[in-house]
Amino acid sequence: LELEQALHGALEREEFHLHYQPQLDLESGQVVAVEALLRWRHPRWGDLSPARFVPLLESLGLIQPVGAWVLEQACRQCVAWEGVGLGVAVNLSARQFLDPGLFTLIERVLGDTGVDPGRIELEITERLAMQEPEAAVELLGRCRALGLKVAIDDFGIGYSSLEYLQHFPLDVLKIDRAFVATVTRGRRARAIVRAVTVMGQSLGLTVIAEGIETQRQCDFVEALGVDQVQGYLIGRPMAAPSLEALLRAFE
Ligand code: G
Ligand code: G
Ligand code: MN
Ligand code: NA
Repeated sequence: LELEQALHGALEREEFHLHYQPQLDLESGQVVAVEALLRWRHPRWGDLSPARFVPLLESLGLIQPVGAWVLEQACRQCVAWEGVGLGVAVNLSARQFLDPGLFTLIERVLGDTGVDPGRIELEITERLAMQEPEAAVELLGRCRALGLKVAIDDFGIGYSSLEYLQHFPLDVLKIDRAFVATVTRGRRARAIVRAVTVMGQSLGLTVIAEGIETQRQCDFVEALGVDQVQGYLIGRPMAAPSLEALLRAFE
């Protein structure tokens, strides 16, 4: 309850900020994009995880304003990084995705920030988009018509994964880190990662492996054909200046 009270007004008190986690393209060896991850720094409790407070934002009806702030912030940062040509991925929660005002918000933020839509990626998770598949397909199609990219996040966890790939207009497939965690340990995980990668690429998608923590995992997924990697090995989610320092190290 205390947490809920503190969330009201957290936006106005400027307690939210974004961290950025690099996504490395294995072929070029370059960081090509980042995932924006929301952080809440409470003056007394310190940094709180979105896994805890995003559901609260949703139930409190605060996800719309906070989500709008995230999108705007991510687009502004993307414009600031125009010179280095980084893409920026933004997570959308279920409530945001099903909000009829989402498309208008996106159009407004694209217009206000002047960001190149081709550099912005919307990350959706399977479980949320499945609630109203036809509306989801339509919305994603309109977003892509604006030039935005669409990623399916946490792929392989949950259900109806293949239905998504068949019907959803997508650009990127992010293999859930559960498969990366076991990829060095067993044939089954390797077979799954390889098959999902081939399938994604056959559909014209860029395939990203999430949760890469060790060089060994990175080597395995690279051998299995994955296009890009994201995880603590390449870089933790970090503030923009640290991300810029990391980019210089990759030059
Ligand atoms: O980075 P981290 O482990 O803290 O993220 C935990 C969860 O919160 C992940 O599922 C992630 O997708 C989600 N998340 C992080 N940032 C955002 C955001 O800006 N919006 C929404 N809706 N979810 C986010
Ligand atoms: O659900 P989504 O994939 O958006 O969540 C991203 C979450 O994964 C964030 O909370 C981020 O901090 C976390 N994360 C990023 N890289 C790693 C990693 O290498 N290992 C683990 N365990 N978590 C990671
Ligand atoms: Mn994500
Ligand atoms: Na994910």
